[in-house]
Amino acid sequence: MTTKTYHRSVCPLDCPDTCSLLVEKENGKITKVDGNPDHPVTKGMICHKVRKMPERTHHPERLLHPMKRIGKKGGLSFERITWDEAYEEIISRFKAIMEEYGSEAILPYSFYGNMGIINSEGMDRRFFYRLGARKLERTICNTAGSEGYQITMGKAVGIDPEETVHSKLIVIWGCNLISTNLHQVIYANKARKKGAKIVVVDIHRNRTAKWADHFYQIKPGSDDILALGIMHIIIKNDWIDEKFLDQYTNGFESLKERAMEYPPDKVAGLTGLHEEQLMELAQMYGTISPSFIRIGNGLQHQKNGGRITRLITCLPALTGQWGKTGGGALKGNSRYAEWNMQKVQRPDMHPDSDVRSTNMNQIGMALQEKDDPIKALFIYNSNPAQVAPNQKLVRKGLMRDDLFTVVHDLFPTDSCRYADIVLPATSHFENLDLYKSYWHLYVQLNEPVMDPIGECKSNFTLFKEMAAGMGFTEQCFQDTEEDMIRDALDNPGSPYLSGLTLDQLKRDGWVKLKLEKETTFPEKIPTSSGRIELSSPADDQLFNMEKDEKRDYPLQLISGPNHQFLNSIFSNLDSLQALEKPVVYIHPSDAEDRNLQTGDFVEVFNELGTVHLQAEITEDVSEGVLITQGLWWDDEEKERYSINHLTPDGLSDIGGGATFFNCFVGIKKA
Ligand SMILES: Nc1nc2c(c(=O)[nH]1)N[C@H]1C(S)=C(S)[C@@H](COP(=O)(O)OP(=O)(O)OC[C@H]3O[C@@H](n4cnc5c(=O)[nH]c(N)nc54)[C@H](O)[C@@H]3O)O[C@H]1N2
Ligand SMILES: Nc1nc2c(c(=O)[nH]1)N[C@H]1C(S)=C(S)[C@@H](COP(=O)(O)OP(=O)(O)OC[C@H]3O[C@@H](n4cnc5c(=O)[nH]c(N)nc54)[C@H](O)[C@@H]3O)O[C@H]1N2
Ligand code: SF4
Ligand SMILES: [Mo]
Repeated sequence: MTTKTYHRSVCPLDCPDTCSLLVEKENGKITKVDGNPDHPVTKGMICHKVRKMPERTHHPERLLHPMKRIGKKGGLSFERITWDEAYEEIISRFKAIMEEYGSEAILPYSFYGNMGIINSEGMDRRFFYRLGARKLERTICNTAGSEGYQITMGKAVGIDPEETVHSKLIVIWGCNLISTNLHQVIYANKARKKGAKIVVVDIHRNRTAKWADHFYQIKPGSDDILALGIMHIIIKNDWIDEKFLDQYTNGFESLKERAMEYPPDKVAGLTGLHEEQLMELAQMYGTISPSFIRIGNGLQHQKNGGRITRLITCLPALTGQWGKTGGGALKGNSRYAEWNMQKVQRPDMHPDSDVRSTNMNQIGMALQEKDDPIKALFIYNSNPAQVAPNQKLVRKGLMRDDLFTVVHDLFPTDSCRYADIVLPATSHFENLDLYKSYWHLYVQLNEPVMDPIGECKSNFTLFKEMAAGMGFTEQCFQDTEEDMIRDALDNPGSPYLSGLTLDQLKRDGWVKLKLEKETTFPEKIPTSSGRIELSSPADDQLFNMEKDEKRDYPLQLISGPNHQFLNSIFSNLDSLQALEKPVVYIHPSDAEDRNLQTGDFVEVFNELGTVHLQAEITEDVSEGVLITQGLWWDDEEKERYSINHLTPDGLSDIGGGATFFNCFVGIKKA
């Protein structure tokens, strides 16, 4: 007879909700993944894709043992080797490269395939700092917005989302909540039942726009102008909160001057809205309180993403929202969990504080460098051969015979096609780890629910053993996962972590960060002046950007996430692929100009490359805009290759962020 057992777990994915999970296990295998009803925020509700975790965890294609390349780069021909052989090979290659080129010729490439601190930014960091490796600027996701937000508010954190059930106006700005932040939708629905209005500002009538009460469809990247236009109307109508401005802000007069340059007729023209729509939106924002703005990631992938976020972040101060229950904004909240990163990562071990760094968005370019070349790449928690822009250049770099590449993953991803050594990674069900959310305020402990599959090793174990192999004798390489979790929590300077211990997490599973009136907006504003900065010296650079660049291609392609995948994760599961379509949405008039019908196979192209998709004609997109969703693994048979063959590797106005959506293309029948 078999017995089923039930275990608490945490969703490890790069998703704001960080749900608590309930896992069913039978005969050593995970048979069901559900939401944990006891969690105060996620309350038993999880997305459909994570219900497919059993299929992912026990998938026949999971990597089970280390492998070494036997065929040419670009293909997946490998032979099995032992862990000892893998370590021997990696360490001897690393030592030879360090001897000839210096340790800066070795570059780690990682992101957040798993968000647990121990397995995403813990022992790996210690290892690469101690090695003296080149640094990676991890800028692919949200740095433009974070920096923009920070100029205004001092720190990129917002309000407690649990409060948003009390909001009376919820503005969802460049964020596809129904696909990317499920539980915010649940709170918004509760607020709506009590009379709140839900507004979406987006370039696409996406799932979230269809659910909202009001939808404002604007031209891509025109959000900064829209924000100024709203300010203009609010100021003209005297809907501002002067008392709040006096007490908590600096620079209102300069911001006002700027906003006065954007009267409604001009803003309507530049954003694509009708003047009446703009007035309606501004009136709601100016007169309904408490109001909440959920700022998404979509706008941060425009080249003016920093400026856009900077300006949107000024809005709540104008009407005095901060401090009202359910009033304010939220772009991300991860920085409330002020882990002691010095202890966790030990950057002090790096032998060279001036070490070179590489922006992960420009990995293609970096791999072409002839002076001080990158000679080794260690990829984990990331799939650059899918997710990074300008893929043709990325893959040209990865094809280099003189580049030694290691990939640690659960699956033979497209990045593995370029690996010399492939190493099998455990899933989070096999690890101990500590999770924070970048939306809600609960810190959670994830305890392993099963033994590692095959010969898989966690990132933690891998880098600990690599350190031993390199002969690193520092005590920190002896640490256990629990030691590192204690290090993370050991930050007496943080009011938010106060009293939080590992024992408490072991007992309860989660603990809410302590946000008190004195330590949050508007009582505590972490800018250097202690006030919200409505104008800043940083604006000179932000507002000096060139306006209308010459465009060689007529259509702007926005390639954001889809509903059933998580970045490139899950795109190899048949059950989820079946629910998604590799299509490109096109407006009827753009389709007509090119004689395209729904279902036609099309080539989408620009100077960087060509991608094949199927056309779907819809008025959900505006004229001049194309939308495609999801990062699909390459499929040679179907001639389908990463959408990032079309996206540019230019950087955003601030923060060195990615500009995936600043992408101009043509389209024709294939
Ligand atoms: N299902 C699912 N969930 C995910 C992910 C996933 O891949 N799939 N990825 C996770 C990750 S890593 C992230 S960063 C988040 C991202 O999730 P979101 O924050 O929701 O960001 P995106 O989906 O990139 O873009 C959101 C919306 O911005 C719109 N947009 C694009 N350009 C503009 C613009 O210039 N102005 C305005 N106003 N809107 C614009 C797009 O049409 C899109 O509807 O989701 C996380 N959650
Ligand atoms: N065109 C376009 N490109 C985009 C985006 C977009 O909207 N449009 N979004 C961008 C954004 S916002 C982001 S955040 C990035 C995401 O970029 P990545 O974080 O690189 O994306 P993922 O596809 O999630 O890849 C993570 C990989 O880590 C592996 N993994 C999971 N857990 C572990 C583990 O514990 N150990 C190891 N070693 N591996 C593990 C997974 O199997 C997966 O292959 O993509 C960016 N790329
Ligand atoms: S992907 Fe997001 S919504 Fe889905 S279970 Fe994980 S945290 Fe929850
Ligand atoms: Mo992201």
